[in-house]
Amino acid sequence: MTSDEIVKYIYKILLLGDPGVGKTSLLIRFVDNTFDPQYKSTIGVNFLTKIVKAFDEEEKDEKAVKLVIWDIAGQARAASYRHLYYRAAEGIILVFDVTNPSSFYSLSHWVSDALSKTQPGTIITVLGNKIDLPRIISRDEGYGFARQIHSAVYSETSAKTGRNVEKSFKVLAEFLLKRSKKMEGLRENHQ
Ligand code: G3D
Ligand code: MG
Repeated sequence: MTSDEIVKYIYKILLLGDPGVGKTSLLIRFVDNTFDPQYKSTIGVNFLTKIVKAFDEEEKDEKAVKLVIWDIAGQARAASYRHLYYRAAEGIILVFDVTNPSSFYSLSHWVSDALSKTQPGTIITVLGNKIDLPRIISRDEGYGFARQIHSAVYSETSAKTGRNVEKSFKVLAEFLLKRSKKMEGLRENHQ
């Protein structure tokens, strides 16, 4: 893909979850394909972008999709500017640590907070991270929660080894693309 190729589909995605679950590590793994234990913890709010190729089911081809992924520091959960962070988000990635049950139980707070501040139709992904370590939360528990909150995707990842990271972001991009195409179709039908 050349850098001057026009990217028609651009989505804002939020990474949410307790401090320490691996949000920043997942983002760095996805964007730079590295796992650097020396990086600094997130200060304030930051984002990174990456263009992925997403399969367009309708036209049976691949589309360039730009993901603008926001990483939020845990403490910002209580901050007064939080609504700005949530504004116009089209996708939410809820991250928990499969070795840390309290990070899993926190997800219901993260999701209700996010849904109260985002537009209806936001696509949710749930990621159980750190699967390179001995887990406490089972895949069934993770998947059960994801179904309960109508999450489009449930996936298990390791930012350390890279397992499933790229794939999880790509699947979310495909859901977002599908939703855009559906909305384009609706607009065309009303013209
Ligand atoms: P956060 O951004 O959600 O707060 P971080 O989480 O990305 O800062 O990660 C918190 C700690 O978990 C870091 O360890 C990081 O290296 C580790 N970590 C993140 N993802 C994984 C993973 O998939 N597997 C393993 N084994 N560790 C992971 P430190 O020691 O730097 O606090
Ligand atoms: Mg972080």
